[in-house]
Amino acid sequence: MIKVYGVHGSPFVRKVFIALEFKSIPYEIIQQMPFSGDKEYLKINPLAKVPTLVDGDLTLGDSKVICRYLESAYPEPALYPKDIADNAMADWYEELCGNQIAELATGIFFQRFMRPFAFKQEPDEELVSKIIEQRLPPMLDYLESQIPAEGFRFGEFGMADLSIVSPFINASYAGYEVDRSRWPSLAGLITRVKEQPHVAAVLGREARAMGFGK
Ligand SMILES: N[C@@H](CCC(=O)N[C@@H](CS)C(=O)NCC(=O)O)C(=O)O
Repeated sequence: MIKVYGVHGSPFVRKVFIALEFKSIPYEIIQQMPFSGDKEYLKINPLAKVPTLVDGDLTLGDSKVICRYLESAYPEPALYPKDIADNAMADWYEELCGNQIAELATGIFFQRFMRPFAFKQEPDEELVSKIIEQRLPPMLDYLESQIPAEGFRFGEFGMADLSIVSPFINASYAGYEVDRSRWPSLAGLITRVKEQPHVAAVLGREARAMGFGK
């Protein structure tokens, strides 16, 4: 059975869990905390980041690489658009939202959630304000220009939508919600993605694992 090293709450691990659920692929979670300094884990992922996926002899790091592998190995139901240009755009959103935008949105989560609860440190609210007021808005303006007012980016729900939304789920755990009056399409997409059955199932397990749920 496929093994996923990681923990609930990571925006990157979440993408992999949802991709596996969406494709009805059985998997086992091997609990692996990020920032743990676990030397054994470096043997399978020298970046020490989660997730890592093991499928038989194949060991892969990076959520984007993993999700692309899952799409090739288990093509139906599809998570990426068939059209070549749309397919490339889906990669672009995954790249942008998995790097610069994730850094900002999960920066809020890191300061307000991880620092107090995991590291017993005060959050840097000055940094959080800078992210919210200066650094995120141009990115949100761009996403707003890309997202339809209704439905999903490429018609059916897919990895593009999940990649865009996943970092904002973390920001919401830290009290940040995308302003619906300023970025209505993005805020609407966040709601619609969270309502998708496979996403809702993973988020429910995530809430329980993080102590938010029953
Ligand atoms: N590009 C990677 C990013 C993964 C990542 O940054 N994971 C975080 C947890 S959310 C991590 O493991 N951080 C530990 C570290 O940077 O040492 C992916 O898409 O999988």
